[in-house]
Amino acid sequence: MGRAFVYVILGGGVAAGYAAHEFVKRGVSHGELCIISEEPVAPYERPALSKGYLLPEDPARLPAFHCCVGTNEERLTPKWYKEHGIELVLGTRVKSADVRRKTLLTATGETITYKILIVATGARALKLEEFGVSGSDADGVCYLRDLADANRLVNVMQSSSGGNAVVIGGGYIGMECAASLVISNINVTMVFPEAHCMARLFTPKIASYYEEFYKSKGVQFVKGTVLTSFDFDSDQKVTAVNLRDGTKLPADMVIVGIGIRPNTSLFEGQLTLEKGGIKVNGRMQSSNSSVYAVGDVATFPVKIFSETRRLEHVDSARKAARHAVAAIIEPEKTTEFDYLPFFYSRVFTLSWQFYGDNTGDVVHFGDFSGNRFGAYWVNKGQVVGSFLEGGTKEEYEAIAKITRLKPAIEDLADLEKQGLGFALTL
Ligand code: FAD
Ligand code: NAD
Ligand code: ISD
Repeated sequence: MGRAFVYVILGGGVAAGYAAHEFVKRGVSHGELCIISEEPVAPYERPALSKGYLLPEDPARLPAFHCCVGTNEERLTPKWYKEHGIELVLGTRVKSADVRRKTLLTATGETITYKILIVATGARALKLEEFGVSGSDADGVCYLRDLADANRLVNVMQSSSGGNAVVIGGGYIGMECAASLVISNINVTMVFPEAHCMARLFTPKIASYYEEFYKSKGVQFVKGTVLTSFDFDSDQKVTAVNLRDGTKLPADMVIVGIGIRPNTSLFEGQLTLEKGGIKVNGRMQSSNSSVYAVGDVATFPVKIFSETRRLEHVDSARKAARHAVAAIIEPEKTTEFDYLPFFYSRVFTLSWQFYGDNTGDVVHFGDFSGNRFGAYWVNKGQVVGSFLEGGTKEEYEAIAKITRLKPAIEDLADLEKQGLGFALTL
């Protein structure tokens, strides 16, 4: 049993949706493109799962957040794929790939061949078992990566209303889910090993602002320690979390957000890997010229910083996907991908954006007792990164522009004094 396509996108997440949109914009013919996804639904905006999807009232539900509503573009429903002659093979896991023969073998036993493959397999959530703790499959213990996880989490949240949740991990999932739990009337304790939340990005001063805000909403923090085991009742439902420092936290539910691993395993030994992802060039092309990789799974050259990076954020997945399709369809007109890293989050009434790189000296600015403040990162005498909480569209555009320009800074104290004005007047 088998089918043949010119283009196959392996994975049906954010990057797949934006790649499909770009293929159609560039005139792909009916029957040429196929998307294979383990998920049972057409590509959707994954960021919604830790935000609108978890709201107690009027929550976001599909089909409302299929790609590409995240960038205010058309919403690609299953009907859209059909109308454009794109084969959506859903609920189907690819279990092996042969890049020499240009074939994929699905778990249902079908062989699908391609001329060009775009790998968009994203990542999987790291499991506690990988840190020597068992209990991930127990009742009340939740992860959040895909729609199935989100549906399970919603059910657990509903049955935990008024009760206690422990959030393991102080990164993006931890912070966004903790906010959603509070909004749903669940008491939250966050546990993470670092000295402050969002340790990969925030400075201690920025982190302190968010932690104080969360505390004002009732969230408790247990920092500098990790989970060692769970307690369960006779039905194997979680009842408490035991920490390395000896603390026992009662828990009706637990959310675990301890990072991800890119889904590269199908290509190990076949494609060059770097920094945990599939290494691609500025056209998103891997070490095999017929295979492209985009999104969480790709390690690509970030031109502005002259080094390769693997980014785990939606803007990068969307833009890299569009770029790969441009490079495939119009190679002679497509230059190297020139991407400025962009991360953001929204929690409670707060909202921040970050552009660039968080290396070098930090210069904070603004009102940390209000809700409009930020920071610049200055490395080797140039601005390389900018963060802003509570900005307007114009202000965010200004910090993005300044980060892209990398202006020289002679006096950090002067930059601090100018604050946001520096970006707005440049
Ligand atoms: P994904 O969107 O994860 O898609 C991968 C797809 O490949 C999935 O459908 C998966 O089932 C499929 N797949 C994998 N292996 C196989 C296989 N063998 N066979 C078939 N199918 C397969 N980023 C931000 O910048 N801002 C945010 O606010 C934000 N919020 C987020 C909230 C949540 C809950 C999560 C989990 C992530 C969030 N992110 C956010 C990160 C962002 O969603 C990812 O960077 C983005 O989804 C990456 O896109 P992708 O297409 O590479 O991977
Ligand atoms: P993360 O990398 O943001 O955070 C991982 C956290 O795990 C760390 O901050 C640390 O506190 C914690 N940790 C690590 N080892 C631990 C241990 N042994 N015990 C307890 N805690 C431990 O990853 P995440 O929060 O799991 O998010 C998963 C993915 O989803 C990431 O790729 C992230 O970028 C993405 N995401 C992004 C957004 C956004 O950009 N707004 C929102 C949600 C999810
Ligand atoms: O970028 C995003 C984001 O943060 C979301 O919640 O895309 C989604 C959509 O806007 C959801 O509708």
